[in-house]
Amino acid sequence: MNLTDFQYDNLANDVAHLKLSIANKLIYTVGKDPVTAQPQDWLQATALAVRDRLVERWMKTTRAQYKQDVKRVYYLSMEFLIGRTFTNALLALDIYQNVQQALTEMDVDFDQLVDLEHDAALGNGGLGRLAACFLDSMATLGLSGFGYGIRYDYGMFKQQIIDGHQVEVPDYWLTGGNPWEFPRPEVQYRVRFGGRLEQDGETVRWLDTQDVLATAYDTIIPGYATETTNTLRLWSAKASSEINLSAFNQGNYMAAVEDKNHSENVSRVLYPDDSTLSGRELRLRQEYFFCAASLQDLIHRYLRTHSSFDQLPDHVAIHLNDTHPVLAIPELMRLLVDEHHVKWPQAWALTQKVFSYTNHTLMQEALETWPVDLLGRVLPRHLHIIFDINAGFIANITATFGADIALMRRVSLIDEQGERRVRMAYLAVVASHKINGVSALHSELMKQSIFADFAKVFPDRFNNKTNGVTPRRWLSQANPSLSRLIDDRIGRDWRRHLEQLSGLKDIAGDAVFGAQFRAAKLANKVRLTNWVATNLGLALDPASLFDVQIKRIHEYKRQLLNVLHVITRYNRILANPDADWVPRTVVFAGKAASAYHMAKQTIKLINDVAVTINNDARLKDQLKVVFIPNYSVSLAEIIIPAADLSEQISTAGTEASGTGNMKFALNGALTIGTLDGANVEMRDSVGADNIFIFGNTTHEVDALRTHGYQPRLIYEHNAELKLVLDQLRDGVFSPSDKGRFQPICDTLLNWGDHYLLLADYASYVATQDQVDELYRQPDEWTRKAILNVAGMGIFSSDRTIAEYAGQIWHAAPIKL
Ligand code: NBG
Repeated sequence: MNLTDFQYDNLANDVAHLKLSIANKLIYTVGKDPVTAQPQDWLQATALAVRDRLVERWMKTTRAQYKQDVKRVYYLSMEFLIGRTFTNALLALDIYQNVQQALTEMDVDFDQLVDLEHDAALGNGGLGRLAACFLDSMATLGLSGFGYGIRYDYGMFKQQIIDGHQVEVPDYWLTGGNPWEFPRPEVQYRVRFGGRLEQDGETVRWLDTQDVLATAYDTIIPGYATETTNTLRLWSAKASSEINLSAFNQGNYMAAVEDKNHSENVSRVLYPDDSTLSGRELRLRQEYFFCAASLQDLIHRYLRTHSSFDQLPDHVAIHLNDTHPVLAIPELMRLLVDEHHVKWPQAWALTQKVFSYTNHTLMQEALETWPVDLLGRVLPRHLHIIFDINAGFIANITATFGADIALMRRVSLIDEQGERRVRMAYLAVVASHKINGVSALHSELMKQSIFADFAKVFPDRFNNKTNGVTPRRWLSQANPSLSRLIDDRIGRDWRRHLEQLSGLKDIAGDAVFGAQFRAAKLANKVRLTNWVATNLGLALDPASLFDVQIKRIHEYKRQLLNVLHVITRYNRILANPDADWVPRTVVFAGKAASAYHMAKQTIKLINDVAVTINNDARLKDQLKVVFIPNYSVSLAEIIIPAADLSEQISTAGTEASGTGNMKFALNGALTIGTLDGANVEMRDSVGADNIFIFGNTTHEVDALRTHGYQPRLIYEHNAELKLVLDQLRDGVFSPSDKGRFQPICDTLLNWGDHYLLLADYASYVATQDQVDELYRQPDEWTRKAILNVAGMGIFSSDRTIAEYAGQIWHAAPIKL
């Protein structure tokens, strides 16, 4: 039977049909009378009506995938920071205007609905948002890309700022339902934990396990300007037995549901931490849970059309988004060897062809290792397999490099120093045919530092794939004012071919275009100003320079350096209040990991400084500081288009890539940044004259550290810096608790200033002066801002994904 046999005329996209669909959904699915329906009901109904229109494409894509027996790319990630879906779906289907009109004709406020949608915050920061951009690009490029992850009941915590402090509250994002997902109760896999092993010759049996069931929830991922529509499959944990019946019958109701709760905890929360390992068993269980379910699922799909595993690498690519899904490696080995009776050498050869791995950080504390004891208890079979992989690997090393004990110790999958631990990143390297970093600099440093030995052992595996962002969300959707303007000049195709933005270079100096560009920026600044007035009750001046740093709060990202500059500026204005200052609004947003004390203190500091500055009438509004609570994808969509200046100021060598940096420049902000991560390539692309680069380079950072860095000397020789730190120490910004920021001063002056804030301070402040100078010349500023937009073509995630597809996955688009 042909799919078109089922197609309904009422899925047409004209306003009349849309109205009919929405009304039908409201009445028959949501069960509400249009007379009494609340905005939430209308949103639900409209989303369902829109979803119907995606389903058709989705089925068509799935059928084509089977028919063409394409290679599928499985992107395994603990995080997918999708944000909102509604507007994205409307743009993908090209029905934005019609839906807007349909709702208006039914007396429903479209903008209000858009704002009601809950963010799907199933991620912490850059890593999770990158995964979301990649899903968008895979669909847009027509690749058969599947996302696999966890359907957390509680996503990223909601951040409240109470008396300047971060307070975490749970974000139960599923209240009110999620119209974009399809529960698949019939798609269910058993995930086993614990138990014991029984060996019988070559055969190993894993027995007496405690099992949890993984059930699938599918979310449709539409491509842009294509019918290709992919799937994000998220797993939710279900107890393997509903309740303990005997406990129940004995009247012990709590005990009866205890096991159930324990099992289902596996998909309860997203760990609110993207940099340090919680060290908790539950995290390990989560990682295995989604790997085990995903691998069973993809093998099941493969076996529907193949009778042996010989062709597995021609049809399956599994990508590991950082080390969190690395247990997929021993799990594939286990499935092949134990369950499908493939011989070990063949299974290992297949595994190495199927897997690829992206490293997202060089920070030691974020490189996962698991204690051998813990792994042996929770996943005994996997530990056994890892030992076997290691034995084979070490034997190969010996064969090639001789009995170099020191080398063996360094590259072993088991860290034998102290408590024995499994090095997950090394396992990923040994089992993957390609390993990439996320910016040119990061990929180089990765080979020189954490994987130095492996780069010699496997020189051909290492490569770079510089990150990118989807222009659909980060320009088209987030910035309609600028998008319209660009459309008028170079047409609409940049949404799919971002390199076309280079067409703006020629008109960067055009007075008319410049004025329009400035007007679009101003409109976005007014939009943010209104948001801040409504939600925070603070008045901002849209004519001031909007200086923005929004990202996870972390010492290496150096929000604190930004604060040092803010206080310096405050002191300067106070010293000379009548001088001709460039008015500035400094915007911060970001969450701190709940156990990261220093990051939380930084939030408190920003808020305390904001209170002091914003209430100091002597400044005559020439400086304002605002911390916007609860940073999220949808907030970023409002804040980024409003920025004049983008702060990308991490210590050189610490930020793997950054993707916020790209989003800002794409929206016409100038960057002030260090030569770190993708900033380096951005400078090359927009031209060194159009970006504010400051600070020590990675080489200089190394040199400083090796030659004994002495922050106190810098403090003693820089009067402005000394004043700022003395003010912090003396409680100028914390009059009610004068010692509050003493520890911050201590980290800088007495505990080594690990991230070299003081070393970069003078250069940073001097560069901020250059920023002011340029802002006084609006035409020149605008010209450079336009050149930034024009230079962002290569930072589309479409380019990134095309590179992954061509050079790592060897996957081609399906034909529809
Ligand atoms: C982050 C890096 C960012 C990078 C994103 C996406 C982790 C572990 N790493 O610099 O800090 O842009 O990954 O690659 O979250």
